[in-house]
Amino acid sequence: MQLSFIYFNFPFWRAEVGKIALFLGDIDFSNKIISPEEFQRIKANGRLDDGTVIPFHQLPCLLVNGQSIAQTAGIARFCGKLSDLYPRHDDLQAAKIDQFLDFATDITETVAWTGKDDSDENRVIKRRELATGELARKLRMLEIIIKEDADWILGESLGLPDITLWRLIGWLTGGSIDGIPTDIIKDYPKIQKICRAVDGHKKIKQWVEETYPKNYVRGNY
Ligand SMILES: N[C@@H](CCC(=O)N[C@@H](CS)C(=O)NCC(=O)O)C(=O)O
Repeated sequence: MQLSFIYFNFPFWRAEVGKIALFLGDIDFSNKIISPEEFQRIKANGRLDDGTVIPFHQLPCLLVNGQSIAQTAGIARFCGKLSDLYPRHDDLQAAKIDQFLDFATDITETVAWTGKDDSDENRVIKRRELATGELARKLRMLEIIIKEDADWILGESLGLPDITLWRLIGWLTGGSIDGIPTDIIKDYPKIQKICRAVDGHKKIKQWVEETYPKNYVRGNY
């Protein structure tokens, strides 16, 4: 099977969860890196410059034997099935995993849409309000549902929810979002513990070493 990820040149969770799933399963894939200029054309035309269809004019997208698959969570499930990180015959376990993928999408959209079309100044004000309001509320919910003394969010080993949380929190605490303080998870020890566990996982360390820019700020956890 030919697999090619279409995404930007940075490790945001939307693409990372699928890519890392494939990496953990020792499944080969290639990367097509999209420049900001080409992304503007994708948004307008729903195609790469080489003609590849991007179904909803959004990224990430995964090419599977030349066919385009869109949507972060759908791609993550597909890659998870290939690497045995997403069950094929356990609907309840699958739904438990889905909750986290979809919740990460909710958080991402809440942050990304807040102040999107405002001035820089207003955006910072709105995101500061978000950080102490709705975002804090959502992070508290996550903290509450992670089990006490759990090594991983679900089950006995590193899974899609852990990878998702690690990169989502990495984005939120990495200092790149105006108005979101980098210590936003300081009161959530269970979230911190999962992020540190992912960060310290042998295969994740290898992945970071092989694919992240040197000195890349992975987050504050
Ligand atoms: N629902 C989509 C949203 C993906 C998304 O918003 N991607 C961003 C880039 S990280 C994008 O393409 N934004 C442009 C747009 O929505 O027009 C998913 O879950 O993958």
